[in-house]
Amino acid sequence: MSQAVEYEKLGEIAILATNNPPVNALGIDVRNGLWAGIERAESEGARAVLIYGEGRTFFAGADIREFGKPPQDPLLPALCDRIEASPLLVIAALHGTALGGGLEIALSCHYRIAVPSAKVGLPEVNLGILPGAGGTQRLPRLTGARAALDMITTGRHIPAPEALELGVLDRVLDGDPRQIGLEFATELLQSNAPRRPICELPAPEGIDFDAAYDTALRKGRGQLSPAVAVRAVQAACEAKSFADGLARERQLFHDLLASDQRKGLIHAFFAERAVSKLPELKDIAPRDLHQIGVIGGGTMGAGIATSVLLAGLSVTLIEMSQDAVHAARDRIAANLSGAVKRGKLSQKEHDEILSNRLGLATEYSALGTADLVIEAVFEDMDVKKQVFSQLDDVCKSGAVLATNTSYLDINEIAQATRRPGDVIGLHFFSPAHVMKLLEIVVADQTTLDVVATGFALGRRLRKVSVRAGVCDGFIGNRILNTYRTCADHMVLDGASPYQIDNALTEFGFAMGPFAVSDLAGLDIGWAARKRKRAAGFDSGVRDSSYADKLCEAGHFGQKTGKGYYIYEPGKRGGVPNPDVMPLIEADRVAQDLTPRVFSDKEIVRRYMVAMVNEAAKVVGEGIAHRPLDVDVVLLYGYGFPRFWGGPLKWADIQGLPQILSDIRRWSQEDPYFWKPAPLLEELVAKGGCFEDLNT
Ligand code: 3H9
Repeated sequence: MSQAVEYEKLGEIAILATNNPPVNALGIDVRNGLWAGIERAESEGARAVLIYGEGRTFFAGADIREFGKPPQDPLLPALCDRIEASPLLVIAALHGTALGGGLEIALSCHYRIAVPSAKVGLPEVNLGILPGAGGTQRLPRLTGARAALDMITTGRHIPAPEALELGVLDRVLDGDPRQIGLEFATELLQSNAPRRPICELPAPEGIDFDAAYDTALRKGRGQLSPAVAVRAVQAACEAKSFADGLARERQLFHDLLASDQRKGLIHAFFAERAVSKLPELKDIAPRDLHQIGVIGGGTMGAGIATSVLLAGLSVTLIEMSQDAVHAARDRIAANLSGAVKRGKLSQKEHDEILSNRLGLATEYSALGTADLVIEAVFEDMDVKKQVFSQLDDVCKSGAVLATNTSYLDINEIAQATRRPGDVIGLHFFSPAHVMKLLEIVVADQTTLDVVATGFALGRRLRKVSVRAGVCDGFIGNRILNTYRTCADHMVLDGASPYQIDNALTEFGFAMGPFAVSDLAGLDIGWAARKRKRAAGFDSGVRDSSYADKLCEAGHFGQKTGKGYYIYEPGKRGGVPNPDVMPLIEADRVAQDLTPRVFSDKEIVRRYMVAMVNEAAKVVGEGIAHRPLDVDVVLLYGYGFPRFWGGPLKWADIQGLPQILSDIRRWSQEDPYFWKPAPLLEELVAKGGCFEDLNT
């Protein structure tokens, strides 16, 4: 018998209890155990079999770590068919999350009971595959094609009460899964309930599958799995037999399993879990976190405060004047009202937060009891240093002093205090109460327990926290600066911002770089250019004037209704601003540049290769410890298409030798293109890839 599945017989009921922590994934041991358990139950004269999971959950799905490795029998689809075909009455008792192959096992059972807190779902599309153990054939026979398509193409985790309404569950009952399962099984046996194999139910009625396919493709922005899953559900409705439908599902599953998107999405799944597990923090306890100080109540400070309040902590926010205090409170209240509207917060909780957990003050002395203070004031080194020296005076010993700077030198900021070991960067992304990414920037003297406290706060705020080192822009903004510059260079050389934006959204980015600039505000780039001009541009950067001209005319992007695009109130997205191309053309003339034609393919390749090269430098210099840290930053903070897994996973999939050869060629042809990153050269020389550095 397998170690992972324990067999027990209680009267006429055989019990198969799976214990495969942490999530009872259906790896080979579990599959063997379930198969053997069914056979034994049949041979020992049981009348019913109860399947449930020990620990925190029913099966959370196939063991994702097995994908891409040689398959081992019994495969999950065969196991599901074996369970369904058993002459015994098979009952599943669900708790936790019955996902993917886990729900497929449950659908192969003849009856399903769950505790009210259980969730069920078929989230395979999020891993670049589709339910491959009969889920696309059995679920629609229970719920109808439309509801099944909704579950399968979104991967949504459905709460037990909703699953009961949809017909996925037969009963929802509070209690211990084993206990409620046994009671249900006993009741079914006593009433001589029949076996109910779903494969014997009639095929569901079809819908307009071509329309559903197109919708899934459009919503997926290039992600294939939801659209391909539509075709599998179509087979449930249209195939001649259940077996034919299963065969079609199998074929589509294998197509997706072999795809690059599956590799990218599974990399993203494991990378986002690995990113905050730092070996150096293994035995380090974080400091206590109850009372958080925030300095600055602008969009960023108010967003940070909102995020902290939503996590159940208390905030003291400091602003410079009473007027600014009121404005900050209004911003936070508006953010919290948004959370109420989105159903994330009740009105009662909203009121409680504002009256009991948010303190506002104009004096730094109000921060005397704070466990951690996050500064979110103007991006200017002198201002930041002043803030930190004041914090040094008022904060209690052991308080963590954090800056939300997006590019300034945190070592220098730390020197403004007598406790540089307590200083850290916590780089939130705007809007801070919405965006999931948090860069935790570790300065030279930051102590390990302060780093651990940063990660503890990130966990508390439900952020994806990534460790970064100190440099201009840390991981994300430093890489952004390079690929954004690459886009600017292509504009000067002949591409239009609109062609670039279109090519990159076709590649899968949520938005192109020029639409992103409009969203962030063109004034931000304008200020940065002025600063750089004052400091003297470095040799790798070409100056241009067209974006300045837009700003000089008062066009800052979405917030003024005009930038690279023109925005109409109430309409999503914008239309190209006809003033932009003449400004660009004038710039090219002034710089004596002859525009050339770029193909969309070259645009994407240059942009991506520039990004990968800078990312390789970031890893090579130790700013990011692992390639996966870069991937997660770009996925969560910069709209990078998840199905590519991040820029360095993309690079591995494309092949590093070709990328290096493109960089060498372009840097020879174009004096402004970047020289190859030493790490990239090193990896190519030894035939390695970025994945090798992720362990
Ligand atoms: C499938 O079923 C295909 C079939 O249709 C067909 C096959 C033929 N496998 O997320 P957490 C690990 S595809 C292996 O931090 P939470 C995870 O890496 C599958 N490992 O916990 C982590 O490890 P570590 C369809 C898995 O409470 C640990 O468990 N199913 C798997 O925040 C804890 O995970 C899914 O897509 C797995 N399937 O969330 C569900 N799942 O500690 C994927 C988790 O070393 N899983 N691990 O970092 C989830 O969505 C969440 O893990 C879950 C728990 C909601 C279950």
